[in-house]
Amino acid sequence: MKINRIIAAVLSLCMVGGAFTFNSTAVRDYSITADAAGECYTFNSTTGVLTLRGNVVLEEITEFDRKEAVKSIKAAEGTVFSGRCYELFEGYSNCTSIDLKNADTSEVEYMGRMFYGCSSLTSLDISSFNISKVCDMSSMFEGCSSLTSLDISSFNTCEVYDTSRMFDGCSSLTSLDLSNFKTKEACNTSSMFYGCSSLTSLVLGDISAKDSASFMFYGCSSLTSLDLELFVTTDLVYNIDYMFAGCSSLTSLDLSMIGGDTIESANGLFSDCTSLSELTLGKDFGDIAVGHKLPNGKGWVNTNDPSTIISGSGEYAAFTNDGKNTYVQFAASLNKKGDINGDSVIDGTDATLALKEYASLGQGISTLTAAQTAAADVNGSGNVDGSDATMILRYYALAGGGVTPDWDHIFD
Ligand SMILES: [Ca+2]
Ligand SMILES: [Ca+2]
Repeated sequence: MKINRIIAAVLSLCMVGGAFTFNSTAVRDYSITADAAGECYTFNSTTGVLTLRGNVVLEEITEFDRKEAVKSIKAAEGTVFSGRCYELFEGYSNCTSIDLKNADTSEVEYMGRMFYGCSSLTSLDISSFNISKVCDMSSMFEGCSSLTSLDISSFNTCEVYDTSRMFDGCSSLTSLDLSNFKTKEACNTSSMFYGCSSLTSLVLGDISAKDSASFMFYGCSSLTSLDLELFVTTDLVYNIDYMFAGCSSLTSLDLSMIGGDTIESANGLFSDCTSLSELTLGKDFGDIAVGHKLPNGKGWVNTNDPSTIISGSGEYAAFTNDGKNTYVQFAASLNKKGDINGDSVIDGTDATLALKEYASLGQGISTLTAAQTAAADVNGSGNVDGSDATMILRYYALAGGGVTPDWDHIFD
């Protein structure tokens, strides 16, 4: 169907020559609304709107020669995408808005690089996307660096096996909710969120990984927490290099679901995770090695034994992990002596907590964490009892009288 192109070409010639003599209503409308057209699109260069219609032919959109003039793209009602949408909108770098809520994507299998390099895009409506047949989402939104939000709640269960670089370089995206996203197949997740440096909230769906999860969260430097409960690495994952590298705001991480003998490489796994102060490892994870580049800080302790640093004195931590354990930074693990509830004040509340603990211990139950117990045992006797409570009250009384108390001079 080249006829539309021919009509458009004839029309533009007629208009230039001032010889506009067509009487057909359809053709006249055409001249007003579009100055380029293909089988599945019309383009209005005045408004910069590219309108898709009917069955979208991949090559017509990827080979459109005025991409830089397109400011927005919308799908008219009845628009149907074919199985291949690979690189469909790649290179529409001045386009700020894409509205595809009318597009039927139920037959689409390939969405790789679909919006690749749409670096001016601030609005993308794919809220009605059907992704049930999609197998490839690699680099789908890569380089959409102006996008601050993206509603992908319509992304549910699919056959996808490649999500590598899916959101790579979406550096303005502040939140992302993938809670409906479930992969039937295990997939390659390498660099999936690479460089999403503004992301403060990320809800992961039920994703299982194979092959590689390397660089998956690399440079997600605004992320303070990450729930990986539904994320699974299958026994086909062999590479998790730099998976969390550069997550410099992340304070805690539970990797219970990650591990296994098949992982051959985990270089730089925690590189530049400078805020990480709590780390839970599952029984399959194995030991922490220097090559994981876990910043040692003031040293790491197992919460089962919060007073013993186990991570060595090097720049990076190294310790043995046996079973499921939670490790914390030494400084974070110890409450100040006497300050059982950790509110930075030593007062009657702390004395009460010590007495309650003493009473509970009499019944064989402890109400305090290991760190709190260490803070409560102010006389260093190895247990918490009434003597500790008495000393805490004396400390409180002295401090209230304007004295800076010294534990060495407080006796029960
Ligand atoms: Ca206190
Ligand atoms: Ca004591």
